[in-house]
Amino acid sequence: MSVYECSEHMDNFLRELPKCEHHVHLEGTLEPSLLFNLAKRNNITLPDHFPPTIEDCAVRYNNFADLQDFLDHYYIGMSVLIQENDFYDLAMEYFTKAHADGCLHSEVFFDPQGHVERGISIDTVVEGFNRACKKANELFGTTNKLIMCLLRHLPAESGLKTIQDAHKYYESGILHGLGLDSSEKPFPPHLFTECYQAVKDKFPDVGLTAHAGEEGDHSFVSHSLDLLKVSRIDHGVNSQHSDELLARLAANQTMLSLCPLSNVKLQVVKDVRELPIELFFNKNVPFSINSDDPAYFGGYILDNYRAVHTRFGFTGEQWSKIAMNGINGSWCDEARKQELR
Ligand code: ES4
Ligand code: ZN
Repeated sequence: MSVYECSEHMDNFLRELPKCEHHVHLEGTLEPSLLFNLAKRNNITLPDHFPPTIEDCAVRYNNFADLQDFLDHYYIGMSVLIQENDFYDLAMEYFTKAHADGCLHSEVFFDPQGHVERGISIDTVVEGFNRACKKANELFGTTNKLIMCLLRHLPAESGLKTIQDAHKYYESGILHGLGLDSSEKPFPPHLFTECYQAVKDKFPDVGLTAHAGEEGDHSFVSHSLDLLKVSRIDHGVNSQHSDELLARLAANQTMLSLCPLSNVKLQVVKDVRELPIELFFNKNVPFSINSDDPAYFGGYILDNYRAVHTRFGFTGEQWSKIAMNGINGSWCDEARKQELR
């Protein structure tokens, strides 16, 4: 379905563009090679129905029926992460790949409840990830921010407890944001109003975002804006069905963090061409292009840029505007934004 070629010149241009990533789950960067290594290192026996080899993983990853089918697999995958070093190694693999793709700034999600419910302390998770953020900055000069996500299939009480457990990390600036992920449709945004309010009250500078409008309809996006007071929306593809919402996103310059290859792998659309990327561009709705769960969806940030280019054939000028919107929508300070531009 590619209509436009991605010439060597264009490939270099896309690599050199000052890219920022705002939508990547660190647990979704767990490549099968590291997954099997960690399972061995930590003596973890994966369930019988888990693909037994790297090749079997590749087949399984091409056959996710929908978001829930993927998540069922993703939660088993993350069960190999036990020690602080495992979290460090995982994040370092991602930061190394993102750097090679020409990504200068990453704001990365993680799911503490997915670890705490297996008996891993939030400290193990955050300390490992934070050490990798610092090391990546030292090695590559890239900047990185950690966004803690709440799992929406768990009750708000569990979310509130997680926020309490993370208190010291928000206070010290190790955590920069709050997000909301996992199964969307059965767990609408209003369930988490109190969680978002708790963080906003105590830490007014923390960035707020939520997955919305990936499988849920456009009301999930507007309710996330109204009730959770988010300043960004993860996915937001279904905003396309409300002119009023599109106008609101454009007027407030609320950025959508789009994940084109993810949307194909989870059967939101059959091909990247079907995504409303041109509509968002033409309506002045800012968006960034992201990898979501790159180990599972077959591509890191640059692969996602390439996939968009081969479907929409944006000009260099249009691509520069997209990159600029990504910088503007980032949660780094103005001095860093200036460096990125
Ligand atoms: C996710 Cl693609 C997606 N959607 C919602 N929650 C998630 N967690 C990890 N990947
Ligand atoms: Zn996501």
